[in-house]
Amino acid sequence: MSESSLILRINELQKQINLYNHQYYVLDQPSVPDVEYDRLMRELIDIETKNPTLKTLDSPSQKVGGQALKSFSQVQHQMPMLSLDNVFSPDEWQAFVKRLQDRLPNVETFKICAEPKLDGLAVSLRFEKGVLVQAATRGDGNTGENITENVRTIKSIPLRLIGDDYPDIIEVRGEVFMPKASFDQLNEQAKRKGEKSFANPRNAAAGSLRQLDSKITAKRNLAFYAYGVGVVQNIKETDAGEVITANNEQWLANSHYQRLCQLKDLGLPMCPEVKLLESTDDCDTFYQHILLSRSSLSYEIDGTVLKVDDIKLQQRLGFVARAPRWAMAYKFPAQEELTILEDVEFQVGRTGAITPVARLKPVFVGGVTVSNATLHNQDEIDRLALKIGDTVIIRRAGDVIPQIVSVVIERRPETARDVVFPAQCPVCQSAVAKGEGEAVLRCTGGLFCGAQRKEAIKHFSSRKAHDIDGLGDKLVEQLVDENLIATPADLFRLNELVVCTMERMGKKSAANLIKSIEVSRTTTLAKFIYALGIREVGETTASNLANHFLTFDAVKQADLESLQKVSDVGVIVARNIVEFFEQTHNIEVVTDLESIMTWPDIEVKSADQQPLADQIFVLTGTLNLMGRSEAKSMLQSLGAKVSGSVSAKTHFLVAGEKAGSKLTKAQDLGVEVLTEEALVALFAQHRLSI
Ligand code: I6G
Repeated sequence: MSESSLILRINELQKQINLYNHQYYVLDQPSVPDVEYDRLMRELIDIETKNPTLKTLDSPSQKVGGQALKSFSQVQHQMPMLSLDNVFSPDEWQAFVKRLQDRLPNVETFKICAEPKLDGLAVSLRFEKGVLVQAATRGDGNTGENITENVRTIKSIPLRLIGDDYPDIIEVRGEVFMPKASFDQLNEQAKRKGEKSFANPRNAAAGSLRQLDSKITAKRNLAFYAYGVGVVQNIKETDAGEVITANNEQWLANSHYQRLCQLKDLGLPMCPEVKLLESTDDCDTFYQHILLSRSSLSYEIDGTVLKVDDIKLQQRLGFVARAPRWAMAYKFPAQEELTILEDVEFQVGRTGAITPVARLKPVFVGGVTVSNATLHNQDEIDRLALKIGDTVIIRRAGDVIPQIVSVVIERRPETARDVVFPAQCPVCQSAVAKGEGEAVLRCTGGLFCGAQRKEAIKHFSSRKAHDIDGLGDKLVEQLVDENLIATPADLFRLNELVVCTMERMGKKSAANLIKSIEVSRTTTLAKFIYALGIREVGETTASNLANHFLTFDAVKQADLESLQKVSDVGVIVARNIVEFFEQTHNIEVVTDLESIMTWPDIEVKSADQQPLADQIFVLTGTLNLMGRSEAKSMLQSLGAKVSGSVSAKTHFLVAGEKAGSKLTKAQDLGVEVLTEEALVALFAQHRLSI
């Protein structure tokens, strides 16, 4: 590239990065994912490194963040708050280790303090004589915003340090973040009120800290983990009576890990995942371990932070302009990416729900290539203000299905067009309708609709229902398309000769399939109910219905009132059940199935065999002494009902490790909470052992 085109590119990059910095740091409204920002910053740094004469003092590569907001007073950091450099691949990580080794020629091995990289906001807390006197954001590293009043409301931050062994002045640096459960609750609340939701926990934490009214911050349930120290001083009076401050770093340990432990002893939260590693050789294992634990952690992270532990070595390594040389953020693969929405198609589900599906330009995100994403319903499309042709941010976290997070409005082309919902079912052309108070549009064709027929049969034969081995989705689709089956009952009228004619079906597979279908004739009442695919009747509700009504006739005839006496059944589910049995086409299929299938009568236990009869339990969190399903069936054997959600009807919540929002809800509703140990004791009381 010629020098003039390099200058042009630098100007373009600086302009774009400055805009993104402003949106991210000042407005808390990022318009592109971090990967895109990182990519532009890397390109800029790369050009500037190769062409040092083109580097200017005002380049965004030279500063850490955006400006402090005007509405908060400013705080001058006595010691700058730095940022961290990033690596994204094993090769880049190894190159960093090599640089460390080259800079420490006489040091054979050194310990590493390893921490998860929280997706939050760096803050500095100043304690004087043990009292929290000031809290500030990082800002541009030298000047931050004074957020003392808001930070005071964070429950895990002490207002006074524990004990009396601390320097007169100590600045604690750490990350303020919003735990996943609080983030989910906050967004649910926003949705209920029709307010705008936050894109991710980092934005939610930033938005909450930047509230001018600290009462709002107090309600946001923010948390904090310390990651280091800034200024450490003692206050002295000279012989002349003058008050001066003097460095008191000798109070601090010579190991970074030990320093975090010192802070912990003073009452400051330390991330429980922090580990002291023996050498750089252990970093990959730590990275993999944290990557695997990511979804089970109660807070969002985007990588690990690895620091040379020995402070003397840290001092030898020193700093580059923006960051310490002794620390590195080793980031996880991006969970967010940019792509183009090429089209929106409509799928018809088992219950007739018409779901818009985004067809995307394929993009590699969260470790896989993504080309589709569900758009849920019209409300979601309205919320995103989405148009076909838009550039969108797509997010794929862990095993969660890909989601469109937002639209990059600046990149909307002139040719972008609206998403138009179909007026007729795209499969059977029946009319479409929206139920009362529903966001979802549905096909009214019922089992007349090919799509619903296929989905009903797939659900009927699925693993949790009748578990018909060898009847995959593709085979169901073929059988329906060839008009060989139209309802689940038709499965029982298939024979080997017919099945053999299907694609990729040998004689043996056909025989095995017919055998599996035969085996499934005998079932349980709960499975029979579940397999019908009534809207919102999952396994637990089906089992509760079976145990409550004991016979299928009783379930069929139940009215709205009697259905709501069953645990887990509210007015909506009760209405779904009644409406299901009101449809002629459903009754025809059900009667057909009743004449084909059998299930044993449910044994009615005497009261002394059912000491927990009518007691509703909810299980949450990880149970370490037994599996969840084991606990559930033991409770059911004592007559208890086990529900999936906490409500005012719940009698007990069993809270295992890392219990989240269900525990909070139970506490709010005054539901009795049992530990796993208390549950085991309850079983023992009824002569059940695990
Ligand atoms: O922004 C940061 C987040 C986490 C950090 C950091 C950290 O350690 C776990 N450590 C340092 C040294 C800095 N920023 C400058």
